[in-house]
Amino acid sequence: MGVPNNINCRPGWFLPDRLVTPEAAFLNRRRFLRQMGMTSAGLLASTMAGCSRSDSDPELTNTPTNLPAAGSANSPAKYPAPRIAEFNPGWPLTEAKVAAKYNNFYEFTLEKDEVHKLVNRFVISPWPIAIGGLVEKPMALDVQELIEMMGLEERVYRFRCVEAWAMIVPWTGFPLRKLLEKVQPKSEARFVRFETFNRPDQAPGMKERMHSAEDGKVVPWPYFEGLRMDEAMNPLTLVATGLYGKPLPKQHGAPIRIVVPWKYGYKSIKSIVKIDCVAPSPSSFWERIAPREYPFESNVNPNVPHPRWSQATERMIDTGRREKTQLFNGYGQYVAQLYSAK
Ligand SMILES: Nc1nc2c(c(=O)[nH]1)N[C@H]1C(S)=C(S)[C@@H](COP(=O)(O)O)O[C@H]1N2
Ligand SMILES: [Mo]
Repeated sequence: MGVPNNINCRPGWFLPDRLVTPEAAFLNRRRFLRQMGMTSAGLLASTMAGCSRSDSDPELTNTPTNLPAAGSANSPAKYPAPRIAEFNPGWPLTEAKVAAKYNNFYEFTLEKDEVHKLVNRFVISPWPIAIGGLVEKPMALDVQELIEMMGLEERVYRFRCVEAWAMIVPWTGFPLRKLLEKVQPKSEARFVRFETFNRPDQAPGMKERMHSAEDGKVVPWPYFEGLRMDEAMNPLTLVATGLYGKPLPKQHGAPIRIVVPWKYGYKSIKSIVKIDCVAPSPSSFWERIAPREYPFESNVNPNVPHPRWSQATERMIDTGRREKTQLFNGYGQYVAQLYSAK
């Protein structure tokens, strides 16, 4: 498959203040509603994905700077992996220590700046993972063996959360496509389904949030996600085992996660134990909770606002700079054709 040589992605969009999305105002409104004890059908969703208090913390750089607990399920000798020129475009990288303390990982907590403190009990080695479903050659092995088998490369990607924060980070991993080619999906397989670990004893958020506080609805743990087969086979879709030239820190989804850079962050599922090729759409954790707010496809699109906020701009988590959101997060040259025929 021919891949264009450059990503049309221009950093440095400055917007006049009057065009800046009032993120802080929005977040304050949420907090106000919570304090007033007001509820609504969408409140579970807003509590969990729409925003978290810490997203309004103005000075992330004032937090302590100790390094995160590093994952070591895969040998550090593999890092850093060779950089692929096409995906190392020289963009300014987000500061690693800011990214390591600004995480969405609801299995642990809803507070972005607390995840890194709650991952100590999370065991990431050994880490069995199974790739199966509608495939000719299913696999079940440890993540370490998988890494040996697949090899690793480094790619710098833009990353955009649905909450309108963004970062630019170097992932280490391999294209999902390479793995799918090994297991050989059958022709009936139309989607790929991913599943995260299910260990409430190691992940406090899973115990605390069995049900929505507002409407008692069951939270559909373990976290799961899905992609269409053609999206999964796109050369951009990455299986990541490392970040910033080292094995993935636990809070970023150690020891193995998916990265889908043209979709909102929740599609980039962390700490996976299972990959299945399936026929009907597998749905997803967030689609199950709030389909109108977090639909299955979820491509980054500045022109389609979230029902409760604009997606026109995004905020870089380290510099705080506001930039214009780009269609497909800037990866249109790679993926626009996936969506043009409909
Ligand atoms: N298993 C699991 N995967 C997950 C999440 C989660 O809560 N659980 N959060 C998602 C969301 S909303 C985002 S924005 C990214 C955040 O990744 P990061 O913390 O490495 O930046 O992880 C995604 N993957
Ligand atoms: Mo997100």
